[in-house]
Amino acid sequence: MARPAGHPSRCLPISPQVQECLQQFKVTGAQLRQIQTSLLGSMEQALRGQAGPAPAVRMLPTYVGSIPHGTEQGDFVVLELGATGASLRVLWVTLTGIEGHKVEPRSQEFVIPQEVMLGPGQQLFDFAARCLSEFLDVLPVGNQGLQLGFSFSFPCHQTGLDKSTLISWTKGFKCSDVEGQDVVQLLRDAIQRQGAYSIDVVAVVNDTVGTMMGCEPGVGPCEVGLVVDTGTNACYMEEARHVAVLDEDRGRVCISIEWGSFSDEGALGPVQTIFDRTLDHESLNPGAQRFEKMIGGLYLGELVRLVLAHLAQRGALFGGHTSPVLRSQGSILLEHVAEMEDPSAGAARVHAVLQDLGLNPKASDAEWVQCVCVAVCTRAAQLCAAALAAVLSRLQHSREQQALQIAVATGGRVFERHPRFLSVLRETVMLLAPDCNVSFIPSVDGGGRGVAMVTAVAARLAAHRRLLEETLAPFRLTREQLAEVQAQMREAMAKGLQGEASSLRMLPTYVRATPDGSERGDFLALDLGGTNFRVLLVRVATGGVQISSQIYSIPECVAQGSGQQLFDHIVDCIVDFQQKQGLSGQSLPLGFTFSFPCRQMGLDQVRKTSGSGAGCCDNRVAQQLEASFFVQAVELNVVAIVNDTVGTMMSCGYEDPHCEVGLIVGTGTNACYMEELRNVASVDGDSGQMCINTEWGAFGDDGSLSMLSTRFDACVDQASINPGKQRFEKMISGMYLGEIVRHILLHLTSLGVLFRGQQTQRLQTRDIFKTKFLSEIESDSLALRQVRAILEDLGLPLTSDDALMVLEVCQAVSKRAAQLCGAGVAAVVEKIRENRGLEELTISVGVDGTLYKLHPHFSSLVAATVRELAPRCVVTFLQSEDGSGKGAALVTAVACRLAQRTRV
Ligand code: 0WK
Ligand code: BGC
Ligand code: BGC
Repeated sequence: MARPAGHPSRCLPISPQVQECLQQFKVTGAQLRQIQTSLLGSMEQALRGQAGPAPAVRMLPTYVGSIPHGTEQGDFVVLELGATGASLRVLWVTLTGIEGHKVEPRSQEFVIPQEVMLGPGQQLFDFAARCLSEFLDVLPVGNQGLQLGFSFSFPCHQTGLDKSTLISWTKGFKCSDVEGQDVVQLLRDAIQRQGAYSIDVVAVVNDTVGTMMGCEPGVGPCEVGLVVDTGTNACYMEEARHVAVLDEDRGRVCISIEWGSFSDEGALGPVQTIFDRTLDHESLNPGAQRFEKMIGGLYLGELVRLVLAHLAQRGALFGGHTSPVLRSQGSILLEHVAEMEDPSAGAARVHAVLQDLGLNPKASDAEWVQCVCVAVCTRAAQLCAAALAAVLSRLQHSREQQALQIAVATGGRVFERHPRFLSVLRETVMLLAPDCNVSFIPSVDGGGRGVAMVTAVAARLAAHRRLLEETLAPFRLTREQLAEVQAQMREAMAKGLQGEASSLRMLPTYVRATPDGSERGDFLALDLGGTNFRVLLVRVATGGVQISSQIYSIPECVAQGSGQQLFDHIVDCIVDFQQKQGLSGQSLPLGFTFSFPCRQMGLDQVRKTSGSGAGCCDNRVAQQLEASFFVQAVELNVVAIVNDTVGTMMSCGYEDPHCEVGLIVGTGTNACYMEELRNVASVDGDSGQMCINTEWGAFGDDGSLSMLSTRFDACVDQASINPGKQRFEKMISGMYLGEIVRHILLHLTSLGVLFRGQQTQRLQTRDIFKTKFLSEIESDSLALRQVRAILEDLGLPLTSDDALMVLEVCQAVSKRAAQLCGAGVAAVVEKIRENRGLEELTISVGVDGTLYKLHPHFSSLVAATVRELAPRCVVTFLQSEDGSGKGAALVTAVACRLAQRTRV
């Protein structure tokens, strides 16, 4: 970058002194890149919140978490303090939403007297309150319930949307007793002292935030606000998880960079001139805001003045004469610089301005003065571009986007008054961030609209949150409600065992013992009813259990076809498996995990009762299977038919003798456990135990869960293939949770809380929201990215707020599921403890099922609930490694062992 962009070619200073001064303001491409890199480093250091020397930029989180919808509505008062020199602005902004006609804001500017800017803080805020009243007095508004957004353009620690502590004054302000104070409170106090209006200060924002929020999107979303006014600064939308101080891993947050305080000596030193040092030294805040002092409008005129005074004193300008005006601080303003630099104004205009300064310029003076103005402002625009390029790099990095499309909202008098500033800025940004497609969008009314937007968004978010909370409230179960579920479950278990009317069938399984380790032999096993159908060869030997297995698919037409078709298909799979294992012709004992509610008359005597799944009700399962084998001339020895819960319990029981409960939380849910035979009315005998398949999925089918059932559960039930049945299962298991979430999302959309109130065809499609999405969405890492990707796949119009709310919906639904499941387990283990008359029971639960295994929090929530509701039981959960097929083989092995013993 040999010649600063925009430097007019006619600037060919003859005087070497002028030339030397101009040279000092030239910044090379390498220097700009160094500033870009160093600033980016400071930004990232500040975001990480690392200990050590304070980073050069502050990176202050604001409480703005989303860019505007465009749907915001209402009337707002806006008070702007600190952006534009010594003026204070009050606006009345009417937001009319997307449909409404745009209403021009009304505004009034007040000049803040110098002594107020430098006097006691209370005086400043009283002045502001007086200006507010004066403005409102002439508007046709009442004096009650006015909502105010406060634009306060100084570095502040924000701790709420309406709470913000001033860190330090910048620019031309230095009031006492304000630093370290909440400026919202100071304003509220002043408004109250004034007493004329009742005004609610709803939100406080930095001017950069107002600028960004008031902007219409360009080629991309408008997620950067850039201000070059009296001072300079920018804000942008950062991923919250990258902001260490927030301790928040979701959503985005707007960060006010406060780049004015950037001061890295290595990067800034080489571009600083003697004039910058003098200016800093003579300013209100020496040593602070060094970067701002090279860019901000308050300082550009002063830099020009210092250069001109220097050249005049050296005899290089104005024939060696200065004037008292030229010698006094602050006499050249941004307006003068802009005017003198404007090529269309011509030399006569430069003359006129210089004469106003008490100078008597020659023709060449005017040209050189113009060159000085160009040099100072070009450097400012280039430095500003380097800083903006750092922000763009940051966005590229944090969003993992190679090519970024983004709109930058620009605001401030330097943009408005200075014709070339934006073009130099744009050119330099293109050089420094060539992968970014940036559109610059000027703020229409000085950011006032944006402040009103924040105020409106604050109000809208609060309203949406209330609606979300109301919707999810019925899913948030209290300890008492869960204890009630546990108690009802206990009652239903007791009745079921006694053969009385109960929603729990409590089916005897004829499994009387868990494995004792002495089982031996080779067995075939089938596992049908979960996500997969598996055929297994299980070899039980002295060294342990060896398994070979294969997954076979069951085509949907077969799964929903006749029983005959299903069993024929199963036999085809077995024959194929036997061939592959070199077992053709052998008749190994077979155990069959059949995960549907079955009434068993013996270990191998089963009727499938009504319920979910394939259409083969009321047929003898083993007989059907054997019949199918017979047709295929294959010999088969079906020794045991077991439920998947039983298979799982047996499978885990082989490793752990305490495992006396089996639990499945997958497509469906169910549990089995070892009950005392004396309690089982339908089976003869009083001694020993028998495993009982509770079929707890049907719990509540007699209406006992109606207190907990929400309108969304009712929708899911009504649309299912078995309305009124499996009510407990429909609140817990994988087949239904996605549907519950989808119904809640539909409801929230209809309230306008989600997706901007737009219903989509996709969301109305049944089963579109898979339960595995819940697991993905709730996984701790990548949470929000997953949510967004999933919802975008579903074709939903998505904002960050939406993604957050969907996450909360998923969490509420899966938490309730896990807690209900935990209440069920608590009922079962307490029953076992009481059966055995124990003070404390130590027991293990064998668990399987995709929801339990894949969901990031399900298992720990179940365990926590059990601890809470069954404090006298020490329960260990064992995840089944080998599916329940192994368990079916072990049931077969135990049966064979017992049969052998009887024969002997
Ligand atoms: C794996 C077991 C199978 C059971 C399944 C349940 O081997 O018997 O039915 O877990 O989980 P799902 O596949 O339904 O998620
Ligand atoms: C302040 C910033 C402000 C910027 C532009 C700086 O002096 O510290 O908060 O955004 O000026 O007005
Ligand atoms: C069935 C049970 C089975 C459970 C888990 C339920 O739908 O009725 O028999 O154990 O799903 O797979």
